[in-house]
Amino acid sequence: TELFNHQEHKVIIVGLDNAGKTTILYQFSMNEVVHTSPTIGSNVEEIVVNNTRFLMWDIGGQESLRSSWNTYYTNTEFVIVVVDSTDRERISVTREELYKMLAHEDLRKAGLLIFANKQDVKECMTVAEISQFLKLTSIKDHQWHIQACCALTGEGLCQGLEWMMSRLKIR
Ligand SMILES: Nc1nc2c(ncn2[C@@H]2O[C@H](COP(=O)(O)OP(=O)(O)OP(=O)(O)O)[C@@H](O)[C@H]2O)c(=O)[nH]1
Ligand SMILES: [Mg+2]
Repeated sequence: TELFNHQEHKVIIVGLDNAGKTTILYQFSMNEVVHTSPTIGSNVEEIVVNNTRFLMWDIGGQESLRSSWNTYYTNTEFVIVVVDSTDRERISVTREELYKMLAHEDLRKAGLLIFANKQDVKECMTVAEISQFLKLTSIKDHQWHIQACCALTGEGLCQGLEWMMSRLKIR
């Protein structure tokens, strides 16, 4: 059956600096919390789930790096946007970046998974609040899903992957 599963699905993981992107990438690839430092450029890992292969690009989120996110867009099937649910001040910056991405030609067909990360922190924003701030219900031209998670424990991450797998099947 491997013969039929040669295809690799390209995924990009974006979001503001400190959101937890790199922590999520290594939870997916090693099931471990790694010590991270701010990503300059990107990290890439292959994640295999039930014979489905994802090539996941984790891209640095610092302000100066955001203008080069678009160099990763070609052939991207899923965009994972990681939100730091404790960062109320910058949720509007995330929203701006989100809609800039969704308008990009190369992401026209991409599915959108939003991780509301850091749900372990008391008084963080809920999925409902983040959905509202990001105006997710206004998104009609992309498949999207929002998932609460905690990258430190791994909670919620599998559910996010499962959503991506379910989107692959119905295409
Ligand atoms: N409390 C808590 N902290 C987290 C969680 N996920 C990540 N962090 C912490 O948040 C900090 C930033 O995590 P990174 O994964 O390096 O963030 P990043 O999005 O890759 O940041 P850039 O590479 O700068 O874009 C680290 O100290 C992580 O340990 C979480 O679910 N809960
Ligand atoms: Mg990083």
